[in-house]
Amino acid sequence: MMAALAVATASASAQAQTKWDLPCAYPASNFHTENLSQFAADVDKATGGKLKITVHANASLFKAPEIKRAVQGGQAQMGEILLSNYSNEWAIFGADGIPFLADSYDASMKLYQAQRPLMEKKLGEQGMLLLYAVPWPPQGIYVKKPINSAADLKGVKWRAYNPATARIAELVGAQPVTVQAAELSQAMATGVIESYMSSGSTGYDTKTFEHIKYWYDTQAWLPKNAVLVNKAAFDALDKPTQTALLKAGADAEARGWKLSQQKNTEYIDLLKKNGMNILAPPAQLKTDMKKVGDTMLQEWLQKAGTDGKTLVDAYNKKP
Ligand code: PCA
Repeated sequence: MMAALAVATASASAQAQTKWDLPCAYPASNFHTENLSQFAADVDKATGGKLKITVHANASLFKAPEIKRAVQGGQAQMGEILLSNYSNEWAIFGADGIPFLADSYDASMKLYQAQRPLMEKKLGEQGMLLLYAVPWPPQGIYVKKPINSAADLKGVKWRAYNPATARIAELVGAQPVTVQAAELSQAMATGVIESYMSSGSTGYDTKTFEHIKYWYDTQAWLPKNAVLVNKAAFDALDKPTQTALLKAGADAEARGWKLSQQKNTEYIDLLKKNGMNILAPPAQLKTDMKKVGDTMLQEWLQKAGTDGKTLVDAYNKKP
């Protein structure tokens, strides 16, 4: 009787459900977040409901810059971060935020492949796994008035989302204010900012067209979101669940890269439909921004030291 009871209890706990929180910083309708929701559904299905992951969109659980710490400390079992938000902690996290280093989807994939082993090592030391990463669409300049060169950005109130976008503001003489995506609509509505660089995706998510009418398609860089898992939480899962999680993560990565590229065109069309002027950057602006990128690459190389050299060598070697 006791033995039977013990067996029943053991099998009940083996069947028990594990619940995880997954904070992210972007709205539920954003393609990264939709991809995360699909990922969570895939895990649920593959584990027969044993691992339930709740996606907390729009920085509702943790503010964007706090998500990495939360995953590291186990307050969240996993989370999605913008890698380049952490470039001050370690320059390698910011490699995909340097203007014009990798400015197409192909180049971005090559850069990711060069970055990934270094990041896996670093995050491993911090008690985390890098599950997958997906780029935002190429970054362009939203601005209230038409511009011809970087000089036209002098004194303009400029929203930054990471250290690199703040540095760009300094280099062009704009006034940087750091505002995360979740607060961007409000910052525009209250006049705190009048310009920023980002994707068509974020321009659409935040209804930027209600405040700003010009977007220069500079295709300057493709910053990546990365999905991190707390290693102790992962280790506590049984083998089949771990395998299901890794498989769903790999699927989400492949799906995410495709989605990003395909949605980019859709977002730009939607911006146009809502009155945004989508413009190719004038020649002088292009030259000026390229110069900003060159300066930032030099600064980054200085900061990134041997890790940076390893990364750049690997990046240049890729076919
Ligand atoms: N959207 C995010 C990061 C890069 C992007 O395209 C943002 O603007 O906050």
